[in-house]
Amino acid sequence: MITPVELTCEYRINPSGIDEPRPRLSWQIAAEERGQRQTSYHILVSGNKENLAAGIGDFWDSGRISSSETVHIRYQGLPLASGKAYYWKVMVWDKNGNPSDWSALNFWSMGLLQADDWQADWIGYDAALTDDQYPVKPWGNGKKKRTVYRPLPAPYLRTEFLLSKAVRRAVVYATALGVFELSLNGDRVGNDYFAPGWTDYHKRLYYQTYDVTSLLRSGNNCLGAILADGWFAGNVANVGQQYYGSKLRLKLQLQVEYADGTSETFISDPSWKTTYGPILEADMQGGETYDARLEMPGWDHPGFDDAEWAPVDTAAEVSPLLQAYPAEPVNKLGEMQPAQIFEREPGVYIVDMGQNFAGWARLKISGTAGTKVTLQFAEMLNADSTLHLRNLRTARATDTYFSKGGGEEIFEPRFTYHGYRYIEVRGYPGEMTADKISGIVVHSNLNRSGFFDCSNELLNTFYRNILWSQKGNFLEIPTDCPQRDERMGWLGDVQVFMPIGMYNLDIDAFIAKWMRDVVDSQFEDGRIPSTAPVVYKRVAAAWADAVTIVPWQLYQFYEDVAVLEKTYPAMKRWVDYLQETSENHLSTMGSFGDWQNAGSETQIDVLATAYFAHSCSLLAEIAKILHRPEDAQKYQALFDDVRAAFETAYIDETGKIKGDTQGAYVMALQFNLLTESRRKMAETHLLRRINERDNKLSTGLICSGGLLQSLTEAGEVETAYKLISSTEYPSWGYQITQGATTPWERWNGFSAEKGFYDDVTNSFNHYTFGAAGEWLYSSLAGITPLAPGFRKIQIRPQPVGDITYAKAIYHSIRGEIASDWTLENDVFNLDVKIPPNTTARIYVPTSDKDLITENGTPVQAVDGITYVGMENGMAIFEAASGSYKFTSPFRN
Ligand code: RAM
Repeated sequence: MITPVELTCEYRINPSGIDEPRPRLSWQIAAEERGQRQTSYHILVSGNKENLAAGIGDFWDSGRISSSETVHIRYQGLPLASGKAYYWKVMVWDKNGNPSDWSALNFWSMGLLQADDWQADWIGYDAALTDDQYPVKPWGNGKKKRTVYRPLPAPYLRTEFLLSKAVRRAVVYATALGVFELSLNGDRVGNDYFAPGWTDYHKRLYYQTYDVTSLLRSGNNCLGAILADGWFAGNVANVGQQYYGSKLRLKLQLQVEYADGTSETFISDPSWKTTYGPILEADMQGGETYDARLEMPGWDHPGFDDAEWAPVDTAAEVSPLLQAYPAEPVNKLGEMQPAQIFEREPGVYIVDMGQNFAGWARLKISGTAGTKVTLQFAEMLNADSTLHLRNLRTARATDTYFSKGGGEEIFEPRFTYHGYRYIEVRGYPGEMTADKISGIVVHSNLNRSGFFDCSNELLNTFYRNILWSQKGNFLEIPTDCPQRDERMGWLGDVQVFMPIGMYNLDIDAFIAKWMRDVVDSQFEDGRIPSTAPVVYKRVAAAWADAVTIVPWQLYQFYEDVAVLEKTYPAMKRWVDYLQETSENHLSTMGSFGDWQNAGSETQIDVLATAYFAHSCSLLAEIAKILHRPEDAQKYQALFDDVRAAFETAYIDETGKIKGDTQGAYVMALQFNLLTESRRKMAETHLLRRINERDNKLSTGLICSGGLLQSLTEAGEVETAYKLISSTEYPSWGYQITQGATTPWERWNGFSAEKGFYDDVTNSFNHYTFGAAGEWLYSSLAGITPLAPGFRKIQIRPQPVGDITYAKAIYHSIRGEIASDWTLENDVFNLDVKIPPNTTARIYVPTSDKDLITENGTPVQAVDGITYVGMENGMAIFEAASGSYKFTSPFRN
């Protein structure tokens, strides 16, 4: 018996606002029995629930399709209409031709598909204030020679409208230049923060879609909106304010379907009213200032007297393409209790959340009217317990609250976030205690896909630190760090982090969305800048190459062909540019190199040519998948040429690569730039270089993850383990012994002995060095895809060093995979879980393959398991889906 579960449309469960004309549908198969698989499926899609319940697919009835496919099945029915809801279900047949029940009913709704579906106007408030009207002083860093604008208060906007008929369904589509929060009759619409997100607002802007049926009532209704600077007008990256524009705008459309079949649309238009309210300023990096005395009770309820409010300003500074938001929104996803609070000097409290993360604080306060409390956020403390602010550079990271008095008040900002562990609280009335303040964890709402645990606590801490850093930085786009005036989508960091990033969280939609930013950022001539959305424009090898690498990685884990297709033209233009500007097939591209390395600079030309070759080979592979045989041939030939040129120019007869750095060998090994004999030599040189460094690494952000992988593939898993479990400088473990709760930007960002590294660029929440965490899943627990989307799975656990157990779970798009091993008294136990509809190649470490049992039975006698052969002390089996318990005699 099998059951279709986990139905998704365009990667999400029951999503609202899809603008793919033919969305992709996916499901997973649940089954207990071993070797179970799907042999056919039947999909029904209907425009209403009743028809679907009656088994009528009035939009699409696929009929019974003979196929084992369960992911990314393109809708193939009647054209889908703007704004409409669709209901769907699926039935599947198992390996014996037995049908499942119909799945539960699932849903998606379409967004506004055509440009002229939008009737709404841009509205906002442009009133300037004089200095004496406005208390908040300009702030910022004069040193950077950029204009510092006085922040303006957040505009509040409102309108009322009448509903006189019964409502069947109501959906609001909304976007902003700036960031927005909506309310209907005083209730917040949705749970999203920082909507509509960060894009290149000259080119592209997303709108959010919310079903608001339950918030409406008959009679008068009130729509309210608050706008703030966000990335559009506030401080963004390291370029200051108003990078995209200065006029905040809202565009909103509420579409109401009545029970009688008629419909009505309410829009943002010049009839709305506006004013400034209690939010005196709100800046992503600066923080928020809120004066509760200026609250306007009832402003977003019908009947409020807005006679004093001004008419809205209209028109917008930019006219980007409007598209449905294609990924998971930013939400509040956790609450941290203080680990410690102390009074540093009278009236100045330090609150330690015990963990570096991104978000803000929730403060309870009972003060007299006008009591001013400031909260300043930082990642670290100086030796004298003051906040370490230097590494925030120009990010002010301060929230300020003025109380209105008259009882307990609760303050949480809406339009800012901070990367922090510590808060300095000043001006708090009464004693600051743990029940008065908590940390709100904020990031993109990505499902947890992986879990890891092993007998080495240092590795477990490293793993947890990586997860925290990924959360803190996967916030709307993959930022490098959440605290200072940077927070940019650096391409190089993303591409090296992708594997561990995918093991940890479901990031297909999130990264596919960001790939649009990468494509948008490409220059006319094919070059790709280092950050997306583009702010920092320098082009660099290993950063720009994310355009070929990241979609390829998404394809490996999620079998996402659509992202390959969409990015393909950009990849091609990049590789063609590299070819045109190369000299004798050696890249002339510049780069930051193996950034933040431990004093061992891999030569730029070596790194750039290695990445040039890598991009060529990936492009050739991708061309094959996209059925472009000529391109595939062309780029394969180009790869061969570049590889040959790399060998001639950079490798001597002893196999030494120019510069003789660990990083150079890692790239050559990882990117297949070496013939078999040269490969052996490179492995030997890599080991020698580690040796010469007292058995330590010397790599930076780009090559450190690959270092462990290369060593493991070379059979040097013990060396890899020594590096990852070391606590001596430089190492991941060293950062942990110096107090890291998230990976740092620098190997030596801080030490108890020497204090802070002497540079303002010194992030303590930089996920990139966490790339090495891939090794925990892929080598130590041993779960990797053997075919795209884990259609075929490899389980190859690695007993190593003093590890007595390791386990990992990975929820793939085809279901849950697990590898869970223990080594005790010379017995290796391995529990494996392989999802239905997939197969696996399982490696069992053994000192006598004939004594291996599965659940007590000699493995040779077990159905569904086939012995394939031995390799490096491991017995290899092919297995069908199901749960297995192997026991094997094994001496390490
Ligand atoms: C730093 C960023 C990032 C890196 C670039 C080159 O400022 O933090 O991690 O990719 O520089």
